[in-house]
Amino acid sequence: MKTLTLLSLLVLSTLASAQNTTTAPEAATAPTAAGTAAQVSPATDATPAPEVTETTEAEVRKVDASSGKVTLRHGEIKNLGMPPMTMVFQVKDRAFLTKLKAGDRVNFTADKIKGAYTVLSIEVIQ
Ligand SMILES: [Cu+2]
Repeated sequence: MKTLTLLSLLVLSTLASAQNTTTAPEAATAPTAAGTAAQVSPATDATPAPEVTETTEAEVRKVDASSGKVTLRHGEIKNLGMPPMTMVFQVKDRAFLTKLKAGDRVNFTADKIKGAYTVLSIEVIQ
């Protein structure tokens, strides 16, 4: 009788450890899934646009301080693949407009930001 009790105790402890080993892999899969999600989200974030360093020469045709726009007759804008033309630009900083007037010769950089051609920097040629 004593042997049987020992045997049943052994069976019980084996069952208990078997239950522990079956729950362990389930707990391990949860952090793995969270880790995969964390790796995916930064990859889908928009990467910042590379800095535009090449300047383009232009002539200021019109300054519209109230709407934050400037009309430029510009040369080829290589980073935008744009031929020379006269067009309206947004400006990154409206303070740019205070130093500009129609007829000024300028060097500027521009990029497409949220679908709008935007002046990133502009300097009057003295
Ligand atoms: Cu243009």
